[in-house]
Amino acid sequence: MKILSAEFIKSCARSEDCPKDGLLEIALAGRSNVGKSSLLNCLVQQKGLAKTSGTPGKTRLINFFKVTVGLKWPLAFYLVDLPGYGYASASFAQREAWGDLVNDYLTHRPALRGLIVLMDIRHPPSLLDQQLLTWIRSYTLPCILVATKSDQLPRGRLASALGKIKGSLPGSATPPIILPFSSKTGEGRDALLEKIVQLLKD
Ligand SMILES: Nc1nc2c(ncn2[C@@H]2O[C@H](COP(=O)(O)OP(=O)(O)OP(=O)(O)O)[C@@H](O)[C@H]2O)c(=O)[nH]1
Ligand SMILES: [Mg+2]
Repeated sequence: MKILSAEFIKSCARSEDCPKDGLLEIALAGRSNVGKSSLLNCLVQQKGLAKTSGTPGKTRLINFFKVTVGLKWPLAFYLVDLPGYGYASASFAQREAWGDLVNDYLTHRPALRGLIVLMDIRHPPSLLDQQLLTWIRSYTLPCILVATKSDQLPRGRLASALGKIKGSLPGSATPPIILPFSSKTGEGRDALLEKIVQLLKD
């Protein structure tokens, strides 16, 4: 699948500031430093489009990117880079602010077609990851689970790492598939693009 274009549109501090043109959207969620912004750049093949950093807490606002993929016809949608949660230096007030911002976003976006939830393939889901998945379920939003940084594991440990993540997911929030993904090698990119397009078409 070809990316015809990808551009940054705006950063928003509340849902009221988000675009109002009704274009369908898919959001990226997950703990800080898990690789959300890197995944976005990898998907659209533009290094540096979304700002990435080795220091957790880089993305603090809701960032909208307009992406057009070439199918039989061009299909445009927003990829939304949400701020990450759970970084060690976050104060209680910052955690509250994250919850309020994301809750505000999730409840005010009728064009939101689904979430991509990222987890680090090397670690079992944290309590916050589990809470996020339980929370998403209450909004009845479709969800694609992605296990990031797959390049950091030897091939032989991939299946057991994915199994461990699956085994720690909360109840029926468990989607049958967790996509291994690496923004360094591009592993999982094509499969994820297919899934995104499927969500947009449903
Ligand atoms: N090896 C490897 N490193 C990755 C991968 N994806 C991201 N990283 C690294 O992980 C760090 C964090 O990546 P970001 O994309 O900024 O993470 P984020 O989830 O957007 O973080 P916040 O904006 O703080 O929420 C950076 O140093 C990236 O280079 C990956 O697939 N493989
Ligand atoms: Mg980021």
